[in-house]
Order: sequence, then C-alpha cells, then structure tokens
Amino acid sequence: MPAPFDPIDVIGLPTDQKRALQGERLTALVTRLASCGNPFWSERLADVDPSSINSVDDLPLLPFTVKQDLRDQYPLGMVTTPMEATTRLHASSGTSGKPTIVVYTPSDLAVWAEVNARALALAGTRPDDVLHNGYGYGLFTGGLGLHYGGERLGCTVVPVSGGNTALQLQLLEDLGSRVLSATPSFCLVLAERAHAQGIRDRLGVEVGILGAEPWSEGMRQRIHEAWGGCFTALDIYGLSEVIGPGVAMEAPDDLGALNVFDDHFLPEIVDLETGQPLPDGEFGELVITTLTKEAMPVLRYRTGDITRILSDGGDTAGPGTRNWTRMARLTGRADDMLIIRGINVYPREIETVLMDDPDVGANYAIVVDRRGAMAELRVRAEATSDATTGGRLDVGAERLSKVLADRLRIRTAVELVADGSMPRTEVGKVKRVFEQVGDIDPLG
Ligand code: DLL
Repeated sequence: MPAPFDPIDVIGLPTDQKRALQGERLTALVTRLASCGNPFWSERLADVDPSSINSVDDLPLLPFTVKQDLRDQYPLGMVTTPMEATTRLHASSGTSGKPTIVVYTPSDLAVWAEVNARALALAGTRPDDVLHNGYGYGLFTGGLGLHYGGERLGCTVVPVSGGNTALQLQLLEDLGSRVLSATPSFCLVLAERAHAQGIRDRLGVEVGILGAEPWSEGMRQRIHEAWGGCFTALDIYGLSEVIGPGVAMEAPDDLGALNVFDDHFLPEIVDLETGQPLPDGEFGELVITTLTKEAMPVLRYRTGDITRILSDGGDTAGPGTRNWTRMARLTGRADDMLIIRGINVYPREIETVLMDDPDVGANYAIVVDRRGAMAELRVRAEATSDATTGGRLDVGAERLSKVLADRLRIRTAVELVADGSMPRTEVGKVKRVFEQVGDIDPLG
C-alpha cells in the first residue's frame, strides 16, 4: 500500500496562536530582508529598525511594495536567495512592456502546493478525485499552481491546460472528472459546448475552482445553469507577485467569502488614495505581505484589487469553524475603473446589471469610446437562446440601457445580439473591456 498523504489543514490556527505565528514570521522576514544584501531591500528598509517589528500591529511601520518595483527590478532584482537555491520561475504578461517575473525555492513551491491543496480541499475535492485542470500551463501560474496543489492532495491531475475544447470534453467524459479548475469564462465555454453536443448529462463535473478573472454572483448563476443546475462554482483568488493561485478560496458552505490563508499571506485593506489602513468591513485596496516566501517575498504588496475584510468567523460554529481571515469576493481592480463623463464605474457593476436580466446570456463586451471630447460607453451582450428565438433583442437592449442609466447613472448604448454570435476565450483570461480611439470598432 502506498503511504497516505499528510492531512491538509483547512481550518487554520485559533486566533491567538495564529497572531503569534504571524508576528514571529513577520519579524523574521523583515530581519532577513534588511540584512540579506539585496540592494532593493537594503534601500527600501533603510529607515526601518527590524527590532521594532514585533507583531502584525506593526505592519503600518513598513513600506509598501508596488507593481512598479517589480518592473524596475526586472528581471531578478527582487530575488533574495542565491540562484542555486531557486528552482522555478513564472511570469505574468504585462499589459504594457516587460512581464513581471517571480521566482521560487523548493520551500516556496511546497508552500504553494500546500495552499492550493487547501483550496481544493475546502471546495470538497478528495484524494480519489480526478482533477481536470484547464488553467494555462507555462509562465502563467494558474496551470502549475493548481497542478501541484492537486497532486499534494492526492488527486489524479489531468494537465490539460486551456484550449482544445473538443479534447477537453472527451477527457471529461471518459475520465469522469468531478472537479474542474479553469477560468470562469472557459468553464462556461466547456458547459455550452457540452450542451450543444448533447453530452452534458454524461459528464460528472460537479465543482468548479474558478478564478484569475473577475466574475460576479450573476455569472455564478449563469455557470450553474450552463452545467444544467448541478454544479457548484467556487472562487479562487491569487496573483503571481504573491505566489499565484491559492492565496484565498471560497468554501461551498460560506459563499461570497474568500478564506485568506493568512498563516502565509497577511492581508490588509488600505485606502486607495492615502494608503492608510482601513477598519474591517470597509472597501479598499487589498495589500498582502508574504510571511514565508524565501526567493521573492513582498512586504505590504499593493495588489490593486478591491475588496473588504468580512466579520471574523471566530473560532466557533458555522463557517467560523475555520479560522482564516474572510474577505469579500473582489469588486474589481483600482486600475479597471472607468471614468465616463465624470462618473466612476467598475466593469463588474455593469456585469451585475447585465446578469440580473433574464434575457442576457453570459457573454458581453464593454467599449469605452474615446473618439469625442467625453468618453462614451457601449455594451454588446449576447442574449439567451430563448430571447434570441423569441425576437426580444431590441426590446431587451432598450430595457438594459434604461437600467444602466438608472442604476449607474451612465448613458450607455446597449446592443443585444444573438446567442452564440460573440467570440469565446478558450485560452488565457477573457477580455471584456475595449477602448475605441479611431474608426476601427474593437468588436469588429
Ligand atoms: O491570475 C493567479 C490565479 C490563477 C488565480 C488561477 C486564480 C486562479 P495573475 O495572472 O498574476 O495571477 O493575475 C492576478 O488576477 O490581481 C486579480 O486582479 C485577478 N484575479 C485573480 N483571481 C481572481 C478572482 C493569477 N478570483 C490578478 N476574482 C489579480 C477576481 C481575480 N479577480
């Protein structure tokens, strides 16, 4: 008999023990960064006395790290261990210019596998499951992050990556995978295609580990329906600068809350403009300190992601039998915010309005038209098949444009198009927001 895998801790330490551990880890991290000889950290911590950092309450005494730091230190300036101690590199594709590189030691990879195993276990994945991993393999952290998490848990991982939908459906059917990890948009593509081919009922997929893209509660409902009403879509959060996927995970008995694995990733919420820490419950920018990373730790990394800390589950009943810091699912990214004729709006709010309408399917695109003096907003959304065959496209478009005007106070030209007529994203992250600056319509 092979040896059983070590158990995965999905509960976490009681609050006081956890705080003590976090404090110890933070002190050790700051002491190491200040003395490891890395020029970036020597300079960044020049004004910090490591002996003054004794607990998580001292976090505000530490400087932030921002995305620009990683860009400025490209490629390896933020690596704090000798190269012979590092064994893996990933990168996130920058929207402009150079990618951001992240590097791991074997211990970093072990932590990463552990937190992804926790995420999978929280979702109800078991060692006897076949995990169909549809996240992209390669420089992107999604594929290998969930892959090693699945193996750590004892699953049989199918490293199928993104794309090649026909093969994916065949494998899903033949292997009977119960758990699917993928972006929410690709999860929908698989469901739609399975339905169109008449094989959806033959697939055994029950749980989705979905992340890497923003997705709303309405989208959760669409995904649930697309799989025929017996599918639990759960949110997984992470970012490469911190480790990749596995920073936080939603559990099926506590929907809407992401459990942050705060023995490794210490979360704070700060005011977007002032950077001042905000009390629990208030929306702001998520800031994360990596407590255990060796090769490329970050101190108070400004993620750009907007959320809030939810009230503590405590050490008692219900979802509170778990001790992780709970945060709300993400509202959007600070840099995703659109300013349309003076009004601030996040694409996620537009998605919420669209998904509230029963005639809208799951695909849409937003165009910010910047040709005139003032930006204008245009939305193209796919109708459901019912609304398409029922000829409700024009009336639906008119209704949606009224709701957007009422709820978001933004005049929007809405176009409702036939079911199946918009392109699908089978590889990588879906792009929902486009800019128009010249005569070429970005939606074709
Ligand atoms: O997207 C890591 C990942 C892979 C997470 C697979 C979950 C599953 P990056 O490419 O560095 O890493 O992108 C990180 O994506 O700062 C968020 O803005 C966004 N993001 C990630 N997960 C979610 C989520 C991976 N669950 C950036 N909801 C982050 C909303 C998400 N946005």
